[in-house]
Amino acid sequence: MRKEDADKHIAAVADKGYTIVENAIEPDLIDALNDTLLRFEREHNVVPAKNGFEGHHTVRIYNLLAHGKLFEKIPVHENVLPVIEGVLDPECLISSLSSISIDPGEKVQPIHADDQVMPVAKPHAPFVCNSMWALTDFTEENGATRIIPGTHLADASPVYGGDYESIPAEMKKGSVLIWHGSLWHGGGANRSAKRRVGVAMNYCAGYIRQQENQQLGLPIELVKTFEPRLQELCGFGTYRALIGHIDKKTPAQRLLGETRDIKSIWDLAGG
Ligand SMILES: O=C(O)CCC(=O)C(=O)O
Ligand SMILES: [Fe+2]
Repeated sequence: MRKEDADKHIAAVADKGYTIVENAIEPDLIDALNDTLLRFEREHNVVPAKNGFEGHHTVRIYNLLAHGKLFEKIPVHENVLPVIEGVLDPECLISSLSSISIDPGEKVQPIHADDQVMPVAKPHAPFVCNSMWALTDFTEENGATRIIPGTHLADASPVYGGDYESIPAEMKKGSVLIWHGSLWHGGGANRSAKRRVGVAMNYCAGYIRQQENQQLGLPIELVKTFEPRLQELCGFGTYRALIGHIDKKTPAQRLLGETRDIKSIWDLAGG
């Protein structure tokens, strides 16, 4: 992605709380992700969680990085990550990576803000920034994510289960919706005859806790095979050479055989 384009998307997230990167993902990758997810769902007999938030007719597969090399292409994608790095900062992290397949008959998900469990006065600078990859077309009829533009600047999160006017973030297969973690939104009802499939690629700032515990969820031998940027995004580095260290070593130094001499914040401060 060109820097001017990234800057436009970053400005849109600041202004409206969301942006859509059209045709962001190569069609071959979209097809391969669809095939791989469907195969995994069948082989592991993944079924809906059956609660009002995760859905009664929605199949979610969590912790995708543990379930196939193909998924490693998602967090580092060149048409999405630069926008996230601009909204958060370059030391951001993967918060969670899952698929969300909304089947016909699903009802609307309660409107919420993805950062609403964090007790910080609103509005605030973004420390969560999430994206939804459209693996099928997203339409109002099939359950496109519903959003309420501008609500990332509201002074509160929505009341859970409340009735709010929202618009569908319609987009073509291969496009990606990116939003500020305070934006009010929710999955749509699927009134069509076909499944709506998305990948929820969620990021957070490097100074807050990741929603899915990547250090527990990913086998170390697998993480050793990841490219270095992906290892950092999983939380095997530190934030500002401080947060996440242990005995002044990064998780990568402790667990992945990282041999570079990485300075701690106190070494860098001099004196
Ligand atoms: O499936 C969707 O469109 C949105 C899901 C969502 O917002 C969530 O689960 O937090
Ligand atoms: Fe959400």
